[in-house]
Amino acid sequence: MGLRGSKQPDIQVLLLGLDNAGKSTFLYKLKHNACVNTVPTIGFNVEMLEAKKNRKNITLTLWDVGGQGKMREHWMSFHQDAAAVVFVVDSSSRERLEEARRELENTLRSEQLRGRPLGVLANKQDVNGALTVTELKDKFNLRKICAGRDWFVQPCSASTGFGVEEAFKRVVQMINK
Ligand code: G3D
Ligand code: MG
Repeated sequence: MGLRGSKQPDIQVLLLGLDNAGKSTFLYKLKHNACVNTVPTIGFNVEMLEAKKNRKNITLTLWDVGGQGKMREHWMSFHQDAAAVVFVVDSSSRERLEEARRELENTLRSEQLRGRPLGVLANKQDVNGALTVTELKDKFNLRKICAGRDWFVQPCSASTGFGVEEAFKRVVQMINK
């Protein structure tokens, strides 16, 4: 097998969600199993992660595009190559839920993302009174807005690590190839 043949397919995964949802914390927990002090992301963070699928090693590149207002205009340019989308929600922030829902709905409307699988992370489950998965599914009307693609909702806490590996595994499962 030549060099080209042994080259790993490059699978892009987009991490999206409002600012402060926990995207960067999730990414670094996954990558280093560590809680790093995140600063609001300007631009983007990117990490490569190894996984196994059908007994083959695959490499995933996770793009954590900054969630702050200005960067959201640039989300579109990342859509084209995404094999899957992970949308992170701060489940403890009921006051920004509607904003998050609208953002997700807009994202799913992207023509380039049509049919791409979606993982929704109900993050910050360690916070008292956090929205449950059932509540989130309801409030986001996920069954309806996710019609035509594979999707799941994973409860997690990016800071404690609860549900983080599980979320990643489910994303890998959804990616076809
Ligand atoms: P973002 O990349 O989506 O903008 P960050 O979000 O990863 O920067 O996280 C924003 C804040 O939420 C950080 O707090 C981070 O520690 C916190 N956070 C992330 N995930 C969790 C979680 O699962 N539970 C709790 N309780 N907090 C979480 P600071 O205070 O550093 O701004
Ligand atoms: Mg960030």
